[in-house]
Amino acid sequence: MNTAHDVINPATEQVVETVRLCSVAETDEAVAKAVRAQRTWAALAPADRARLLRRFADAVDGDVENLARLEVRNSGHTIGNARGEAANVRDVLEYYAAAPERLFGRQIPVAGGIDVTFQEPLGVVGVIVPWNFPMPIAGWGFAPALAAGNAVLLKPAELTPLTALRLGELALEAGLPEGLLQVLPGAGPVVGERFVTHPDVRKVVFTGSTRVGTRIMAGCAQQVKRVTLELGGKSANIVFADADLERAAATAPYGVFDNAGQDCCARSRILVQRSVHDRFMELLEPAVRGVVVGDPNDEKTEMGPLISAAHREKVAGYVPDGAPVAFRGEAPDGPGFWFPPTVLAPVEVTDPAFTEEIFGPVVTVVPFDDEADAVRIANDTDYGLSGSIWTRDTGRALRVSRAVEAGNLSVNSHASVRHSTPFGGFKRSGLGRELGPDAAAAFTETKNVFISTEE
Ligand code: TXE
Repeated sequence: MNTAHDVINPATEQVVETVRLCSVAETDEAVAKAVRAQRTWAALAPADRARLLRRFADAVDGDVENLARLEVRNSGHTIGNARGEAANVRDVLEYYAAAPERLFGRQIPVAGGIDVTFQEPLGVVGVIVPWNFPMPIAGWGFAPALAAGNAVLLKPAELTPLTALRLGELALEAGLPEGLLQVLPGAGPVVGERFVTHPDVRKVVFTGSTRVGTRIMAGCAQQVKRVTLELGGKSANIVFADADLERAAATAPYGVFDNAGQDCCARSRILVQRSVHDRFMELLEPAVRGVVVGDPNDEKTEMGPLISAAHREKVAGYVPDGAPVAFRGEAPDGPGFWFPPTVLAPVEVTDPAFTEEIFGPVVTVVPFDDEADAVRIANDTDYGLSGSIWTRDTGRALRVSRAVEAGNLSVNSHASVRHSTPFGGFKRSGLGRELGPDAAAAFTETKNVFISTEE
């Protein structure tokens, strides 16, 4: 049974478009089509696959402004961020366009013959994307998967299908074979679940909640299906007394309130060395109050709305009446799912706001005594995605980076993602790595062939 879904602009609460959701039968048809397209694709010369991926990158490049404007309506992202996200898809495609000609096998010395390995494509890959970064997360899945010779079925989140659908059109306009990259808007338990159960889908790439990720991993286990998971986070921003406090405080809001905090890498726990805690809070207050929240189409806006009314309710649940709000910024009145940047302090380390992923513009601050204390608090979570360390002491920066159990750490910076470096989580933040030099190989099987030279 198909149902239609209204895509709502989170800044205006107006319906942008109504999208038809795919059924299980349509998903099965798409899988069959993808199986055929993959054979054609894998039979092309590597240089031809590379050329088509570069053309796809060029098509995205020519459409950046259009994609960005569409993303503003689709997800409420600020126009500046949305441009960066569209450009990220272009960059990821360009980066992995090099892979078809560089997915090398090996020749291994053995007795009695020649032994070689091949990196064979998996076949059809299902990519399940959340609503928080509809374009980049799609690209991190489909670009390396296509480069490695696979076909891709892409399921955008129910709330934000529009930019994914446009990327699918651009792939066709660029000349990718029909059926190679299909975008299937649909409900998670319908289309997403079918990726997990369909035997011809050989790998599932999932970004989303730990709850659903756990379920997907269990489903994939039934068929020993390959799976990559990128799940939640509760990352620490650790500020030592010897840090450039002005810079640490001025940038802290961007480390957590970017994309209205709907970011798995959000540094939503600020840990500050006790001796500079009060000074840091004095510096943080104007930085938080200064975050420009409002119309995402305005070039000056730094933070847009939350994705939906239901999500705003969830976020608001972490800031009940009487919550220890140290200070907060502004948010517009009227239509739109607005929520002001909010700083909670003092909080206990057992407070749900300090332990659970809020996925909204709410940050908690706690003091720590020394390096060991900072590492202990930072690691006292089931998550392990990212984090920041602010210090001028290089030795400490490295010691703490090695000790914090997280996949992506930045020193004196909040940047977590570059297309050329690996991205992924420790512990319950995920499994496997996206991006970087090894991601295309993660969409292959290693095949070993021995050729006897005996007479
Ligand atoms: O995620 P879901 P939701 C966290 C964040 C957020 C919470 C809930 O804390 O508040 O998760 O968000 C598809 N089989 N993150 O409910 O449900 C679904 O259609 C297969 C962190 O939106 O996990 C969508 O495409 N697929 C995160 C995708 O899974 C299923 C990003 C994510 O939705 C499915 C998003 C099923 N049974 C949320 N059920 C991050 N890591 O950045 C749902 N889906």
